Parts: sequence; structure tokens; C-alpha cells
Amino acid sequence: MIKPIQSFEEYTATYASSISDPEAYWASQADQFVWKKKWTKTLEWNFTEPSVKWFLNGKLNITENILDRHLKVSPDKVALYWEANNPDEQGKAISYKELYEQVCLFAGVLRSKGIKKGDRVCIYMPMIPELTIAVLACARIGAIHSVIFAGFSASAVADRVNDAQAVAVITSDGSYRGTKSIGVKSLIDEALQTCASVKTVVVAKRTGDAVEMLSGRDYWWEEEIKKATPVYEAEEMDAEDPLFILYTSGSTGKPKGVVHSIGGYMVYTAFSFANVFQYKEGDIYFCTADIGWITGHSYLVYGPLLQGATQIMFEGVPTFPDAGRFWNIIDKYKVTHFYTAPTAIRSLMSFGNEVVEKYSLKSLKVLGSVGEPINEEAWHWYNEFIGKKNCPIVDTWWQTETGGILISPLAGITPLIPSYATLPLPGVQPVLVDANGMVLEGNNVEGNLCMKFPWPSIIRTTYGDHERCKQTYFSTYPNLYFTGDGCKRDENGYYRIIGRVDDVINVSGHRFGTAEIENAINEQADVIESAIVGYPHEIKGQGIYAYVICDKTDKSEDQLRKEILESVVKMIGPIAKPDKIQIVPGLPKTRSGKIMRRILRKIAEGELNSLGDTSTLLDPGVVEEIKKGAL
Ligand code: 7RM
Repeated sequence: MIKPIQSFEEYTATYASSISDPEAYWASQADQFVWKKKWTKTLEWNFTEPSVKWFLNGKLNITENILDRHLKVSPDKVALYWEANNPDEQGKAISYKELYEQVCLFAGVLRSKGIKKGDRVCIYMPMIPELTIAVLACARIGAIHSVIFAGFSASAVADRVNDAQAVAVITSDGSYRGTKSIGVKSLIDEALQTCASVKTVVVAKRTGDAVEMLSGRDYWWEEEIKKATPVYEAEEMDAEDPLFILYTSGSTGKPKGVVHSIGGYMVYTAFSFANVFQYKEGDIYFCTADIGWITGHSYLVYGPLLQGATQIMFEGVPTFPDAGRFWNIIDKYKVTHFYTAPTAIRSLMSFGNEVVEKYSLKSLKVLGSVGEPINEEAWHWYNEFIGKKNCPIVDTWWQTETGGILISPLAGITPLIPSYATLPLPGVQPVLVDANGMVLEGNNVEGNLCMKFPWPSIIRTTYGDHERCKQTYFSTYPNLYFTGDGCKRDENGYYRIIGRVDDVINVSGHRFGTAEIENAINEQADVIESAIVGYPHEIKGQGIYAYVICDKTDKSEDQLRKEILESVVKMIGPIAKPDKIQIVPGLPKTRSGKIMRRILRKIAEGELNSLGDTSTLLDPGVVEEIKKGAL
């Protein structure tokens, strides 16, 4: 188990030694785990190919570190308290021993279907315990899991399943979210019509709604585990074998499959969980993220369970049955650690303080924030009304590609500054560069955030396309990992993340590429061309503003907008729906045909009088037309 840093002095000393001898530092952290065979070399790397390998020739199974290890010392300790969508439904408490048994059993189901080490398994499920079990069962047999967030459309699921060439899909009959029940299996059926690689579908029962079961392909979870032989002997894996693929959006149209490998991801998620949250024996940890995103992978499945924590898994939504649901859960389970997203904080803040005042919240010790910059107003509200000015707020900066938190306060150990992610974790070496790639030395500088040295859970590749990994993250600035974020280092050396500097929009903490949404809009038959920009949105952080050129048609603008929204829902899912759609006669383009997004952003922000230089435009007149119709 990782022992967290205890004081600011220790942080400073540890940071210095982790930089002067990173290999010794990470070897000492990796030594805290169970390995089947110890590694022979700690690190081999270059950022040009790129190729990063940690704990070379080390053999292990990550689930032995989550299950078998804790089973020996605390079999009856609760691993998961599962809270159902409906507060009247009985929840579940699953001990480490029960989790072990369930994972071994379901691993047996996967083996009985011929699934083996290296095979890809896609998981499309609501937030029910079977989701955690499915993820760990894959890891137990060495299959590579690819969890797809259960809000993605059939078409988006099919793209991901095909890219991963998955042999199996694990899903549920349906799901509950707030007042709605949603057909999950039927969506999988639709997606799989174009996925020839999938031979097996396992369906967990949640809603009991009738679903179609394709004979020879589809099996019920509950029936299969009755017949299965448990996998008590965990598969021996190499430290650099892939653990999972998680698709994430970038500045191009097609989401990338970010690949993480077992050894480094294990060490770094446990290490960062222990240090950032300062979780202590007896604490109750509640992360509101969905396992379909990286936060759920690293800080709901792997990090906390590796550290033997007790945590809450919540199926529902923050506003059902009312906007006090999170606070209700905190009081019910005496939650000590609460980790959520700024968008949720802003949204709950908007319901007024009366909702919060009904709850005591006095069990809370540490608050966390993740996914996007947290504005000062939300930070202060979180601090005063949730933390009662008694809980450090850890503003954790990281990415799908980084696998774990890289820049963040350590709760109660290092200083806090509202809206600052503050300081790098040990072993993390941020640098800021200007547009020409010149490294900005010293303090009080602002530039593009890069990392100059690998940490154990850095992205290894993008699945099936290593060149894309190289181009996206390692080519902009030679010998640096480029994050895509702008960042300031203040006069005292503290980091403040400013936001994306590429064509990525962060909506409610979810990433979308502008091209990805444009492609979905362009699928609507009347659309000729479109351009997407982000604009400041009170709750979501960024909203999506779409400028769309359509063919001549008899349809009304409202009808066009409706069909465009339908197209986005069909291609990606409801989470990517534009907030505003403006039908325009043309787009501002340079003579070389590039859309000037800077101008579109200004218009979306309502800053019609500060558009800057438009003289390089092919047709400056089009800007006047767009301004007239601005929403
Ligand atoms: C964990 C996660 C990554 C992008 C990242 C940033 C933004 C995340 C913060 C943040 C400011 C934060 N992974 N971001 N955390 N910006 N402060 N604490 O969100 O891959 O989905 O997104 O999110 O722009 O590059 S992610």
C-alpha cells in the first residue's frame, strides 16, 4: 500500500528527490505492490517515437493487488456501497471478499466464452456493481477492457467496437436515470449490426424490461455465473501489457483509443489517490464520475480499490428525486471524501442554499474537483456551503492521456489557491512553452502546458495507430508531451490551468472535438457546411455554438435545427447537442479556405464589436450577415 506524504516539508523534499532520481523514486513506490516477478529495469523512454516503458519485465496481475491482497487482511471491509437511482430501492454493500468472489466468477464466464489474454472486450453499462466487476474480470484474465460511456449513441458505440475489434460486449438490459428507464441492450443490438468482430454479448439484468436475445451470441449474466468455474489463479501479465483502451475526443473527427499499460497505471493511480486525497482507514470516499470516463477508471475503480478504500458507487443523477441527492448520500453514508466536477457544483449551486441547509454534511473532510477549470465563484460556494470552510478542496488537473492526477494540492498538506491546480505531484515535471516551442523559465509566465519527463501512467499509444499518438502529443514540441492546455505559472510557482488551446471543447467536463460534432451535423441532408465553437456557459463551463450553412430548402429554420439536433444525437449522443444553432449564408474563411474560428468565437461570446482584423477574409461581408443573425 502507498504511504502518503505527511507534511509540506516532506512534499518539498520528496519532490526534489523524485526529480533528481525518478527511477529510484518510482521503484520505491512500485515496491509497495504484489508482483509475480520483480521488474529488471525501471524505465526506458524516448518522446520521439514515442516509446515509454516502466517496470520492464515485471510480471503481475492488477486484480491481485486489488482483491487477493486485501482479502488477506480485511475480507469483510466494504469495498463498494452501491446506491440505487431511486432512494427507496435497497442499496448494496459489497465487501472485498464478495468483490473477489464475483470478479473471479465473472472472469470464469469470460473464459468459458473463449475470451483470452489480449482480446478486447467493450463494456457498455449503467453504474451498477456489475460494471466494476466486469472491468476487473477482464483485468483478471488479461483481456483489454474498453468501457464506453452509456450515453453514447449506437453509431458511436459501433465506431469504438470496430476500432478496438472487440470480441465481446458486456451490457445490461436497461438502465435507470432519474425518472427515466432507458433501453441499453436494444441500443447494443443496433450498434452490433455493423460489428462483425463481436461473438459474445453478456447481459446483466437491471430493469427486467423485455429484451431480444440472439441465440448463440447473447447470454444472461445471472445464468452464466451459476455455471462458471471461478478464475482464482490470476493471469500473469507483463507490466507493459495494455490494461485498457478508453476512447477520447481530440481535434480531429475520429475519437482516439488511448491505451494504458498495467504496471505504470497501477502504481500511479494508487499513488495519486493516496497522496491527493489523503484517504485514511475508516474514511468513506465518494466520486460522482461515471466509469465510462477516465475519472471513473482511475478514481472509482483502480485507485481507491488498490488502496483498499471503502467507497460509494451511485447509479443515478444529482437532481433526482431532488437537487439534494448528493448531500443526502453524504449524510446517509457519512462520506468523508467527495470528488465531483465544477459543472455539477455550478448546477447544484443554482438550486439555492436552502437545499443544502437541510443536510449536516459534517462527516466531510476533503472535497475534490475535476474535469475543467473551476471558477472562483463555484470554488467559494463549494468551500463555504459544502465544506463549511473546514475541508481542503483539491483542484485536480489531469487528462485521459495522463491516466492520473498530475497537478493538484495534496489535501491538508500543500497550500490551496482558488481556481489553481497549484503544484505538480512528485515525479511530475511540467514546463510551459511559447508558440515557438521556447521553454519559458522562471515564474510569472503563461504558455502551453507540456511535460518533459514521463510518469508511470502516461499514454503508451493510440490503439491501432501509433503515428496518431506521436502526431497528437509528441510532435508539436520536440521531446515534450503536449497537453493541449494553456496554463499560467504565477509569481510563486503555482499552476493555474486556463483551458484548451486546440479545437477541443469541454462541455460539462466532457471533451468533444469541434470536427467530431461538425461531422455529425453535416450528416443532416440539407447541411452544406458547419463550424462549431465553444462559448462560456454558466453551468456547463462551455456551451456549443453551431454555425451551419444549408442548401435552399422549404423547411423552416426551426425544422432544420430540430433535424440537426437529431443527427448529433444519432451520431454521438445527447451529450454533444449544440446549445445554439445559427443558420448562416456563409462562414468567415481565409483565402486559403481556413475557417477563422477566432471570429466565430467572438460572435458566440457576444463580442460583436471586437472582432479584430477581418481584412484577410475572402469575403468580409459574410461576417456582417452572421453578426445580424447572432443568437
Ligand atoms: C480528468 C479529465 C482533460 C481536459 C484537460 C483540461 C480539462 C481537467 C481540470 C481541467 C482545469 C482542472 N480528463 N481539465 N481537469 N482544467 N482544471 N482541474 O477530465 O481527458 O476528459 O479531459 O479537461 O482541459 O486537458 S479528460
